Amino acid sequence: MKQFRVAPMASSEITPESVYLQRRRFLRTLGLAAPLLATGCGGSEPGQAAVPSADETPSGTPLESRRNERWDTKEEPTSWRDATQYNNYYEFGTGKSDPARNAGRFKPQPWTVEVAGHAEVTGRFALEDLLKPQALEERIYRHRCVEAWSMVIPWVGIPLGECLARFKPTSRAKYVAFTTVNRPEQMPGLAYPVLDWPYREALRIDEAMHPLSLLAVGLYGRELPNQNGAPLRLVVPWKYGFKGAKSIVRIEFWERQPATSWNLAGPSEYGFYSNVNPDVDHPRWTQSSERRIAGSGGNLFARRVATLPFNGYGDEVASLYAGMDLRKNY
Ligand SMILES: Nc1nc2c(c(=O)[nH]1)N[C@H]1C(S)=C(S)[C@@H](COP(=O)(O)O)O[C@H]1N2
Ligand SMILES: [Mo]
Repeated sequence: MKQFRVAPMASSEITPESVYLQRRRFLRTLGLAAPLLATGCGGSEPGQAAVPSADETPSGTPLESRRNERWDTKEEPTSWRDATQYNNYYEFGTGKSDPARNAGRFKPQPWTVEVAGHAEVTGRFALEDLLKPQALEERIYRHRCVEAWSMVIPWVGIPLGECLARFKPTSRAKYVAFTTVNRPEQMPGLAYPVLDWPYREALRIDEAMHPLSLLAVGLYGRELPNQNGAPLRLVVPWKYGFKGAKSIVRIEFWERQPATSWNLAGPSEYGFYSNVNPDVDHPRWTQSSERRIAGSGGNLFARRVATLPFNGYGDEVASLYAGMDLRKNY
């Protein structure tokens, strides 16, 4: 196995061009085979023009990845258009179409991530060093927002736990906190005090180490669009979407449970755990069902489906919470 680079790299040492080219080369050589996008993600749909418009076809830099079918949901994928036009990313505005509309000025390259806290290896790492030497995987996950809508998305990324393990967290590392980027000049939503910026999320260390947790760099075989969290975001499929911090700039190992943005904003509505749980309603709406934004109907004709405990990943993760009262720890 190649040695993981541990020397911290100052962002000032890197020119944008070299990082970009290096990263492109790196991503190209990582994969074993080019992924074929799940058919149905793009292209024309019944009743629509034979030539799809640009936003119905995946666009952006292609990523090579290897399919990991272990946890694949067999459900119909969400269209590229819905997955990239109907988003939550409050730094770009609170409306669902604001992120796609307002994220154009955001520059996700070059990118560095600071690693800090209770670990033997800490420092500032260029994104490509953070990802090295892992092969990118493609995984089709259910994606459930706390606002009771859901999607089915083929993510491209690396297992979060394998990445974190290379920093050698110490025995005091009980939690992992993620801080996301704060760039008022590129993110118009930061002008409004909707949340206590920067956006912060955290996981217990065993949740972060679970093989389902993914550090995503792409979706539908392409680099993440800005509105989906470019260049690096968290995907924790058994939890509500807000646990999936976008555009991560800092990872810190904590001994005590870190504060998180949504929990600070509304502690009675957004708990630390936020496991998808049809039996624990949000104070203002039911969590027993969800609008599934997928297939040809898209957002307009989303059908209601029953919400599954742990978003359908209970066989994999329920044991993490053995003995815990999940009504108290919502
Ligand atoms: N930095 C940041 N990350 C964020 C958010 C945000 O507002 N800012 N919104 C969260 C919420 S509420 C959801 S549901 C998911 C949505 O991800 P998607 O747009 O890729 O579906 O991102 C999460 N990550
Ligand atoms: Mo959400």
